[in-house]
Amino acid sequence: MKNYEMYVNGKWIKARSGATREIRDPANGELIARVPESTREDAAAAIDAARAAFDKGPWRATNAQDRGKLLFKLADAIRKEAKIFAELETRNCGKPLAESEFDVADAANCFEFYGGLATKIHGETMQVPANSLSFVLREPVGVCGQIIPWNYPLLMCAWKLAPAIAAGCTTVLKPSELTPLTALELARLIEACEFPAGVINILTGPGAGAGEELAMSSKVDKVAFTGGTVTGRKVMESATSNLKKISLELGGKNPNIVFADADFESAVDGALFGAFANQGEVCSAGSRLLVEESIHRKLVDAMVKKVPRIKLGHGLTPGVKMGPLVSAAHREKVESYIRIGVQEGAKLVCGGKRPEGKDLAGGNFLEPTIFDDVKPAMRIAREEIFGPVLSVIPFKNEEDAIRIANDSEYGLAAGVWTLNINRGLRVIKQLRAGITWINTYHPTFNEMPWGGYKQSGTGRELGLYGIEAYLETKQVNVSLDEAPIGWY
Ligand code: TXE
Repeated sequence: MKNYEMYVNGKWIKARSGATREIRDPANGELIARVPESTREDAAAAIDAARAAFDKGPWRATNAQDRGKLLFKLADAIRKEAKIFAELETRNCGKPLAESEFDVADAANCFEFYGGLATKIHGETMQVPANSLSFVLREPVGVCGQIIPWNYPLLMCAWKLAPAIAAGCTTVLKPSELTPLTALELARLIEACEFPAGVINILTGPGAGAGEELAMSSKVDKVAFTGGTVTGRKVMESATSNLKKISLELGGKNPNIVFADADFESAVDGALFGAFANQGEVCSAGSRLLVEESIHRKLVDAMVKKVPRIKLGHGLTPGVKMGPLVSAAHREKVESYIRIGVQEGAKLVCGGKRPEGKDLAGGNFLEPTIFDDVKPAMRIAREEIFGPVLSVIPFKNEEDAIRIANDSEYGLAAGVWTLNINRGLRVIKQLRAGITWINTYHPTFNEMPWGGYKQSGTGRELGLYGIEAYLETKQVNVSLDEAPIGWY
């Protein structure tokens, strides 16, 4: 058990109230840490620190090369401690160790990607009348409030911090109150890498109060949020206080579409991985499996046969493929959807309950669950469950598949399985989603833009697109004439 402090203005501090929150391993309930439970006042002080570092500190004068070097240093520091980070991530949020290892490596790569990009930020000159010179300057947007969820705690820190720092912003990042530990360990590395005080502040605490202050404060220039759509809407409302810039990465109810001409075994694997990786606690999870009628039964049977290979257990136990859900409350929410699915008349073909076994009794485990014969109008086909629950929906033909796939308020991700590349691309072009795959599901890259259509969010993270959210654009017009304009 470790007692943590939070990192604000280059110092390790407690919450002003002295309050702390217990952090427990979701696989067995073991107390692993205590962290400060900050309030609105703590958040306001952290914002002041970020504001001072941006407005008065040396940060604005730091050149892009030095910002890039700091990010490279941080990437290296993470890699040196990859094992520590991966194990802590698994203990805090439950995911299997192999997935945490992947996330840690990806986080380091993300810091490195934006370290490289820091020196490539550039404006343009435009063709304007000959007696003028006009060019564009790109400048940091200012102080950022960054609010992240519990499903990819370290990786989300990287997605938020790396582009903000590359752009020259300062930031207050609030991890989820459920999973703050790797963010705090990251703060230790940020301090060791000698980022100037106040440039990155890691504030632990709940959404109510601390999170609201980041979204609301008129001293914050930009808020970046990843989380649920309901909370995202609140953040957007709060951000109107000073019309701050906003990016939102929200939920999804993503269609994974399997045509009869797909490679069958790959599609079975892809459907299961799309739905159950990270316990299904993934915004881009392929939680709606659309299957062409002619192979529908065969595919469902093949999935059900393979599900027992998804070994449940503590994420640190070798061979475990699915950990516990992040919290007891979240498991109850997911279970309530399983009850809804049964009541709606969908056919429960596997899972649907807590697993048996003494070693699993103390954790928030839930069996991988598949509902078949789901109708597009059912709630389990429309609402984000954010757990290991897959809804299988049969379809008749290509047109039918596209119609069902797009019949959602969300538009984050989508997958298509077919060996006919014309069909694959034809379908992808008609899907209203920001992240898409053909004959694979889930792999994405730091180089590529991440974000959704419709109510899955606004703006894009990652890649060259991701830095845009942290940059202002200034036009500079210079007169090349020496005489007055003589207008009056
Ligand atoms: O997330 P919240 P919750 C979805 C998923 C899940 C649902 C609820 O469907 O079941 O959201 O999960 C902070 N002002 N996703 O409640 O509330 C909070 O402290 C400012 C999708 O755990 O969205 C945390 O840091 N901040 C998702 C962050 O918001 C507030 C990932 C996310 O919490 C706040 C997680 C407020 N009023 C859940 N209220 C994805 N897109 O990946 C809370 N927060």
